[in-house]
Amino acid sequence: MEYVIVDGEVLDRTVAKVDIEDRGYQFGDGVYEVIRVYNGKMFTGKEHLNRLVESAEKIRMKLPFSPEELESKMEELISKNELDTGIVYMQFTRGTSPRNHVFPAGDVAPTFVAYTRKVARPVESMEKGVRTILDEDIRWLRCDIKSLNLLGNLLSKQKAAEAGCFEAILHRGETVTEGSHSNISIVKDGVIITHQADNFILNGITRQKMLEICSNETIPFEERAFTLDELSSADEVFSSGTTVEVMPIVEVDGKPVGNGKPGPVTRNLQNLFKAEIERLCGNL
Ligand code: DCS
Repeated sequence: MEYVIVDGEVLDRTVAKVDIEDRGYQFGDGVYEVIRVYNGKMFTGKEHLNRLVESAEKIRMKLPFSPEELESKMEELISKNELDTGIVYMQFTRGTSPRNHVFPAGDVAPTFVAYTRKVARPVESMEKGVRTILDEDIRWLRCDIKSLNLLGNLLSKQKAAEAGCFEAILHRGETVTEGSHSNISIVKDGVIITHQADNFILNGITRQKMLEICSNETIPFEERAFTLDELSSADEVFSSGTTVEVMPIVEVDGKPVGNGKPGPVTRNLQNLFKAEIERLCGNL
């Protein structure tokens, strides 16, 4: 049996139900998180749960559970589903009420849904690197919120998939922002450059962990916007995200990055990231 959580209750997935006037279903009016699980343990779970609370506050939603309560619910779900390597997904919507753009009046409880899924580490792609396309970033101006509204992301990711690519690198005019479902960094002369955490990108937990590692290891980095020209003349390019960790990018829009192979800075960061996972969750 696969267990899921709906509104705090652990249920068999086949009996779990959400109303057709749930505001997440109708408006995408909600927030979500994806947390990596290795050896049955959540990796950077607290950081993800804190971001969930922040995302909720930014859309003026109050969550009915504290991060600590959520953490123990997720632990329960992971253990009931005997999940070893995978993810936990959770989302809160602004609840169920007759369709109206205005927030529901009174005490409408948010709808909370969570489930787990087995997801292997993409070791082969991490070894060889992946291909990407470029696409104009047509999303809204609050990409810092991990909102359920992902249409802009989906349209770009679909284009990438149809081109046989892993990711679409998004840009607003000449400025590169992030990927459709990951953060993007470049390496030039040994320095890692990644867009600053502002309203144009989601401040990835993987991105934050990676920068923490760089600080500890005195690997130079700059948090600033970079241009399409800098992207095309970069020595290395990589993507970072919960399921893909640090993923080398070896091609952008049909052109090889550097010599077309994952570079040494990316490789080093991958190894340091893996060591951090093993420190917190045990051997991979
Ligand atoms: N940027 C976007 C637009 C994302 O969707 C994600 C993660 C990231 C950056 C990287 O953030 P994390 O490092 O915190 O994962 N996207 C999640 C998703 O929707 N599925 O899996 C990860």
